Amino acid sequence: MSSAHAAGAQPAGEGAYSDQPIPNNLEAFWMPFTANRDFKARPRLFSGAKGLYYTTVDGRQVLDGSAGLWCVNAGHGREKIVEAVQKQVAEMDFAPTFNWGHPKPFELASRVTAMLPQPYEHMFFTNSGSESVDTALKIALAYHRAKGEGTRTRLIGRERGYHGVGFGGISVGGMVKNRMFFGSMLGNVDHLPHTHSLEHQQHSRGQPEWGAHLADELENIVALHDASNIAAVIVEPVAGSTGVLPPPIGYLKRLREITAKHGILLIFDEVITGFGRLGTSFATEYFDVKPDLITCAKGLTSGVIPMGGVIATKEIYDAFMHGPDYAIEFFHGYTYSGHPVAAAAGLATLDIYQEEGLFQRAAELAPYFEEAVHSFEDAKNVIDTRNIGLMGAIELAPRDGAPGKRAYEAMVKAFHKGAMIRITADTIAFSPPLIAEKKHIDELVGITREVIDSLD
Ligand code: PXG
Repeated sequence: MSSAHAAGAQPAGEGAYSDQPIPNNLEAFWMPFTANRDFKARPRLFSGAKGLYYTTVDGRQVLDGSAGLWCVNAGHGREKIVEAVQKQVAEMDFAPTFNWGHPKPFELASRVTAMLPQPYEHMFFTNSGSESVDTALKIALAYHRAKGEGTRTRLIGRERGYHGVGFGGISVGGMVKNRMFFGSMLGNVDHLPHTHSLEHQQHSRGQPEWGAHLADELENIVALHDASNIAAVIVEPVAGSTGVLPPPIGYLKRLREITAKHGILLIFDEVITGFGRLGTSFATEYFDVKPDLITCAKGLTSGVIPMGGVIATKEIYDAFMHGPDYAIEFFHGYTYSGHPVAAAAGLATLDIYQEEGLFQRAAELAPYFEEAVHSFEDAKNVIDTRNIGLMGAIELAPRDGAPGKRAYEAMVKAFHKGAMIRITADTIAFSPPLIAEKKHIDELVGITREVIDSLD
């Protein structure tokens, strides 16, 4: 039996297109992090994107409330990036970066590290956030070994952390469903407690006041294993995927103090917070806390071409630069590390961020956005609202016996009313492109409010 939709077939139910055939057979593509059966019965297909809006295959405009998947920070269809990609792919489609090189990734690494304060001087390229995380964990392990402290092999993540889907990332990650199906994962991993508490932080604006003491849990983990066995702590400075959890005031500083005291590396996973999401270049700048390694992806190319990276301090890089000068110092890399087309997209993206002052613009919009997010405090079924920079969350009470369903219905309805909002469990998250204006925030709020009001 094939449940494939032949061209011209019309799916039933809400979401059926009134006047357009489904263009493709939808069966073959096994979709990531998606309810495949429901999607294929009621597809939501985009065919164009410009500025803040997607165009659906049936010609409707849909406001992008989540910058794609937290990545399209410069907005869609930016000519400068499109041209840079076209030019690069025509000039030189691919050249290796193992033993050979080409100019653009060198330039991009210099420009990204120049956006950050000292002591970040080096950048390793990957193709995604997941690869960035696994790369950072490997750098941390190999760093200690290079320093003669090879017993430092334990990695510490945090509950409710999301670090992508590689085995390293899910091992240190703390989202139950992303871990529970996949066996033993990395050994030698512990988790800090997450920092969210409805009881103490409900409807917090920006960083919650309660919770800095949760960083002290690291001292207990150190006491249990001894610092000489611990390599690194990895956290998202603001947990994103799990539903926008800004760090309690003082929490990240405390983590930095404890890790530094014990010679443990601190890794900030800035796959979401990098490139202006908080109104600064990176979260390290926003919180004035300096980790040893920073992972990034998404906004590096504004989502146009896949690319990620790990930014390292001079100290970390220098620790690897020993041994005979013909020998490889770090046995790691991807075929497409520093891909020329991705690097071209990255350079053009950085130009746009700079020329249009987009990080500053995000900072200026943030107070308005905060009011918008908190305008849901009194909405039906809403149990929490949270925000920082241009990240906002509206948490709905789960329905009895059907966790996640209420938010899922909200997402589907919002799409039909003209907004793309992303969800995790029963939390709706907003993260508009940094080019958003107040009117876009108003439109997003208007549609979301209507949708939430309409749900039982
Ligand atoms: N770290 C963090 C902090 C992330 O947010 C990754 C690593 C993995 O990146 P890649 O490029 O491998 O996907 C992420 C990715 C969502 C959503 O809806 C979030 C992500 C990806 C897709 C959807 O919250 N974050």
